[in-house]
Amino acid sequence: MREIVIGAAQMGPIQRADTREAVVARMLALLDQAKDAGCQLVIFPELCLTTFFPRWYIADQAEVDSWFETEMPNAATQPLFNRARAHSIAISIGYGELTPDGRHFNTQILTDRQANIIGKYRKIHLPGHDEYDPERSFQHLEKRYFAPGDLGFPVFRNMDAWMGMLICNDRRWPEAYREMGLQGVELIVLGYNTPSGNSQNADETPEMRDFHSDLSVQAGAYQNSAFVVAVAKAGNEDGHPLNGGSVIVSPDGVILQKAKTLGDELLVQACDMDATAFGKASVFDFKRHRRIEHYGRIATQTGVIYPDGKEG
Ligand code: CDV
Repeated sequence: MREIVIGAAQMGPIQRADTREAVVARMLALLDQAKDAGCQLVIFPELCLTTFFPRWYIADQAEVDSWFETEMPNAATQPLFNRARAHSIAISIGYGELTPDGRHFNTQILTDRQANIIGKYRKIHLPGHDEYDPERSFQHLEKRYFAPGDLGFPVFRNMDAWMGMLICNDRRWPEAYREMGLQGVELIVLGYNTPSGNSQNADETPEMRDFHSDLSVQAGAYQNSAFVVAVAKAGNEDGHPLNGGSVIVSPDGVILQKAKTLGDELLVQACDMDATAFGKASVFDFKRHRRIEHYGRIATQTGVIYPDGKEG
């Protein structure tokens, strides 16, 4: 038995005017709650230190850069690392990363229980667009503010388990899970900011958005026989509603815990990493069952090409 008590620390809205210090104070309260609940690992959402700034078109690069962190930990987040170490809780947090050579990434990190950063992931599937789009009911400018991740889908040894990370839109792409599944991943953690509506389709309901989120996460868990913990930033950020619905999903694809609110809310679940073994040795024993001779298109072709040669 390799049990890890996991906390999914959903966060309620962060307004544009909120300081990082105020946000970290909320995260500390969640960490204290997690300590009381016996958690050994706590996952926070994508871009959890600020509002979801890619909804704003910002022309001034200095202002853009102000939404990013140039080091981690830094003055604002050091108390979080200190508290995590004091509680012996490993953490995973998402933030905008500005590198010393001026590159911008949407990043998630993972620590061990001593608050050492032992893993980093940079979001690969960036949704949205890179210029102001007047046709949309709101903007989603991730392609403007971030470069696609350059670290692949790494898997890390932490707390006697194999762990990987995804960020938000990545959870909709089976290739992302399988890249980690092929490295034996046992636990995938991810944070997200999912608007409650579709900026290009007014008919899409929050319930449908929640359904798609669960569907993707449950499929990724089941098809790779891994736990998946998906953690939302939720609620109304300056008039822009975000879906909640954070979940902890078993290697069978079953939802074990699901958030009930759109606020700061901690989900707690004891997860035995040994429960990933059966699926990995049976229906998803990749070595016995995968047929890579037929998967060439997946790694060589991006868009649709119909059998008659026309492109989709
Ligand atoms: N932050 C995100 O990546 N959000 C996307 C939205 C744009 C669909 C998501 O997949 O939830």
